[in-house]
Amino acid sequence: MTTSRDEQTHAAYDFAYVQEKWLPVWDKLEPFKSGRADDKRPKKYVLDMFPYPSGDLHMGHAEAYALGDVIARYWIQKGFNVMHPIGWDAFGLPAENAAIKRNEDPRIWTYENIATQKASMRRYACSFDWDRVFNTCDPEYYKWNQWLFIELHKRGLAYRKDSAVNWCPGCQTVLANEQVVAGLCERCDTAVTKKKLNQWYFKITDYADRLLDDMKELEGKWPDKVLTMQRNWIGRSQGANVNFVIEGRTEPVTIYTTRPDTLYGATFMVVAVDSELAAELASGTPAESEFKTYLESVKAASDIDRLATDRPKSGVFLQRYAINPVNGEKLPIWASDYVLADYGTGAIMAVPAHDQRDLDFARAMKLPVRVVVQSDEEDPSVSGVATTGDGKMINSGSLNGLNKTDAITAINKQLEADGLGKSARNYRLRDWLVSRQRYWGTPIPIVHCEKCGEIPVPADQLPLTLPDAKGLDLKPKGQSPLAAATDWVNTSCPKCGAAALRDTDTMDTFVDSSWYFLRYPSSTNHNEPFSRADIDTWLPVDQYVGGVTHAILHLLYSRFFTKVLHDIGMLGFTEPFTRLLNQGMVVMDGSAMSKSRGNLVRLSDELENHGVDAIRLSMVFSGPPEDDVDWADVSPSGSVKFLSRAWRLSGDVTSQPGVDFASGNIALRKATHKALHDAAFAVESFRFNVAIARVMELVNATRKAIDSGPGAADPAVREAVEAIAIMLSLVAPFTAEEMWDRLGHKPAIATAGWPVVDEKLLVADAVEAVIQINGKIKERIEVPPTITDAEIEALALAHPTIAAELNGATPKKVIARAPKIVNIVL
Ligand code: ANZ
Ligand code: ZN
Repeated sequence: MTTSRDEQTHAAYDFAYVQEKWLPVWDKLEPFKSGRADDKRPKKYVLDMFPYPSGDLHMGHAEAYALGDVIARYWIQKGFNVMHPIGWDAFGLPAENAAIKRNEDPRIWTYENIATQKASMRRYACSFDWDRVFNTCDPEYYKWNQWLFIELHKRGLAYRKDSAVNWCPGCQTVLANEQVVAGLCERCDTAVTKKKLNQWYFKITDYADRLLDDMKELEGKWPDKVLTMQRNWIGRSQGANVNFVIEGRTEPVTIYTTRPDTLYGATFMVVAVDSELAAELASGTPAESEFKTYLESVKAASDIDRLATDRPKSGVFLQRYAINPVNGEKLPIWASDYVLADYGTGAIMAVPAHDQRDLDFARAMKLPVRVVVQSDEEDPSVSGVATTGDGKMINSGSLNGLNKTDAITAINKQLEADGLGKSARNYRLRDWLVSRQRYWGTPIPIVHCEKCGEIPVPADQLPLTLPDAKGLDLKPKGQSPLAAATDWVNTSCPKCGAAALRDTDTMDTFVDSSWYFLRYPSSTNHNEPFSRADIDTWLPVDQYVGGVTHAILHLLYSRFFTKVLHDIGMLGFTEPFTRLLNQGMVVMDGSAMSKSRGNLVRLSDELENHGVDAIRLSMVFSGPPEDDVDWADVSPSGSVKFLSRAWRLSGDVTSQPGVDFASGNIALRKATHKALHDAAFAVESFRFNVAIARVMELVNATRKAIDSGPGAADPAVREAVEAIAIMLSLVAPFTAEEMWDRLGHKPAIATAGWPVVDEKLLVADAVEAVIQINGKIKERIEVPPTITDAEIEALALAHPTIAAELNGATPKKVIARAPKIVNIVL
């Protein structure tokens, strides 16, 4: 067995040594500092979702930050002024829970973890601009949450109301609808119940239409999946409100329907069991006690359960009747849990023939079913399946014979003319519940005065800092721990000076993360949340990178805040993130990594065993970034091998830096320029794995050129190896820097610049052309791609095969289409 020359010449690639060597050099050079005032380069704002300081970095972080780095480092190499900042999303329950367990201040746990993660990010060679760091639990940051709250309050966009809210008995706090997953608390998996409480809300529903309509701007730039999730979450539906007279009641009841065309098919009415209307209708009827028992029994069910089509239907007949406004029919009124109290009007007309839940209910309660849309589907009373297709209206008076769209228009017109209803819109989106009964968050900057009401804390008293955790019992108990800090709670009214009480709730941590991206450019400015000049320089974010788990809440709230701040006049744009990339998860053997499953891979072990570059490379090379990375299928040792092959090349080059590449071997030069071109295209279209594949091919071609081609001294070899180092700098910064050094260049390679691709070298050497006689292929020839029609025609006629075929005859016509085809007509 022979060993190749480079293996004999050079010592083995030592990643640990290389890592230790370059970190302190980079610390000094700070290649990722962004945005000095005189910077003339065009800007790019590349943002990774900031981490929660839950402990040290894990495999998921390693993937996310490797991907964000490829993008940031690429744009730097392409000559952009890149801002790639990082900070910490540092408030929240885990810190509080850890603090309770260890009986210490949540601050300590939080800042310790931040320090750990920060050190790990440095070792992982993240291309962050460390001058812009902040943590959301710093009073200098949350001061601006409070400022923002007050701005919203001024405009009526922050308000308090009593309502039945989601309550987690485990965390002893309220949850936003978004934080209830399949009826369970997102944090602790306890079944969520309803509780009537007075809570703070942000009026995101005022922005529902804009949040929906502005998504047009994001199409093709955000993943379709995310746009769909946002659309569904906002859930705009177009329909009509229709008034039904109730026997024995003066006021009619308004129902909301998306299918006013089916009005003649209504056979009963259903009101939400937990609505005030239901209680009122039941009161004094023989059904009252049955109703009350039923109401108790459904209290624990979540909205999602209630709406589920596969849930057995239940309800109580209230012994009351509504009159169908179009045909005067008497419809029995039922109370059921499948109608929600806070959607639409909390009351529906049931059309069992054309609505599945109504049909299930009708079948369970033996209520009539009447088809009013004749489609080619099976009769619903036989099949048990409601028909939803279009067709001709039947059993529908004046609507008979119309199709669905025309029937909707006609009935809406008629209802409106008769004053019986009008077209209406509804949204699934609810206002954002922002108050939490926990300690570790931003205190709500409101003072409650008996005389003056809710008075904001004056701006010059911000930040309103958290009281010391010492002496406070942080254990969940249904009331905010801040309530026990009496010295802090008791204050005077900023308006009248009388004794008053501070609000004791803290803000949902989603408030912190819904505007943090505006803060980075101005992170050291303590006079305002951000300066307009900084905003105009840097925002919107050009590229946002993060997990799909934030596809609804975080992105929707960020879009909402952006629009509000735009309306206040502080921003010149209405969408915060121009492009979005969602990375997949890192899994093991097909399932999420977790301690309890015993398939947790420790990032520190992987880094120890294979080095930073190989782990980064493995993450990026494993497949398209949107896909999950299955660590069981990844080969970090394969990555190490590849990196050593690349590194060896740099030791083989014998020409000097600055040598004129133009005189180099043309085949290798072409391979180099093609790789640079293709890798750039791949990176810009988020196909980082493809970019790496191109680098691997070039490494092979260069190895061949050194060992058996033009040799190590050829300038094309230096050109190739320099290009390899620069392309590798996006994923394997240590190896790349070491190669750059061995090639005789100064650090940092991160700012060396992407080599200019020579378009001439991208042209293929030869292409195949066909020669036809009377449309039949007679010959194939190789021609330069730049050949002209006249040249290719001459070549064709002179070809021996063709000359023999023609045998002296003069063609009637010759059609040449360079460089592809010549057709000779005889
Ligand atoms: C009659 C009808 C006939 C309906 C038909 C549908 C099909 P989206 O699109 O989600 O807005 N609905 C109205 N309010 C409700 C509530 N509070 N709880 C549960 N369901 C409610 O759906 C609106 C439709 O859902 C409405 O249109 C109503 O049923 C029902 F062939 O009215 B429909
Ligand atoms: Zn007062």
